[in-house]
Amino acid sequence: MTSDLFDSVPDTGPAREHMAEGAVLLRGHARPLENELIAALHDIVAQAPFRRMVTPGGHQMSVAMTNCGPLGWTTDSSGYRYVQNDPETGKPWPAMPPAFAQLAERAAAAAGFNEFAPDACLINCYEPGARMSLHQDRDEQDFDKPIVSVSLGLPAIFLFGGLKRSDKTRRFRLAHGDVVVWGGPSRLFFHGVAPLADGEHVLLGRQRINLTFRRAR
Ligand SMILES: O=C(O)CCC(=O)C(=O)O
Ligand SMILES: [Mn+2]
Repeated sequence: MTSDLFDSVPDTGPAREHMAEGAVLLRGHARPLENELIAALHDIVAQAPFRRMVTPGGHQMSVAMTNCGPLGWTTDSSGYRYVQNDPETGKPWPAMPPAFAQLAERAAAAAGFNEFAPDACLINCYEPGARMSLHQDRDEQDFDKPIVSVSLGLPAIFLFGGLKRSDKTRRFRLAHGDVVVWGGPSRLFFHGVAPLADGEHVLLGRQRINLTFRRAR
């Protein structure tokens, strides 16, 4: 006999959770590609190592970052922007691996956004305690394409608010393989990540990796 009790108490929540108009959480969507994604990540980081960037206000971010794809997001004392070359090495950012681009395109389509072809992938590395304060993604030329955000490694609490910084935020637990897509009416919603709790992930150890795919130009 199957157990009704266990059937009715899933430990991972529904596979697809509506977060807001235009925003959806696709649980486990990236898991089938986990090995390819992690292998590609190691190649990227060997060419363009993680670094903790400085905001225009002079604060060093707790999250370490790198990029792949034609454009990479960067920040320093002169502002936030996209650049073709890694400021640390002077070389173009590593190419976007096909598995990355394919995942982003498919996740966007699953969320109702067709023909998403990202030209930028920001890679965030969180160690325990690292956080990202509430912000909007608005350094892109236009906002008609969605953001596709892939979580790997340790789980995190994602804060998702509204169009105003003061709007109430809701908390979503993002685990390894989860993908969040937001666009359309929620493209400019404020969002952030609570300080990462300590832990050990079987594939990635004591860290969380986030891949943020965007169409920058
Ligand atoms: O790490 C995350 O889940 C969000 C990252 C983010 O919002 C960003 O890089 O702009
Ligand atoms: Mn963001």
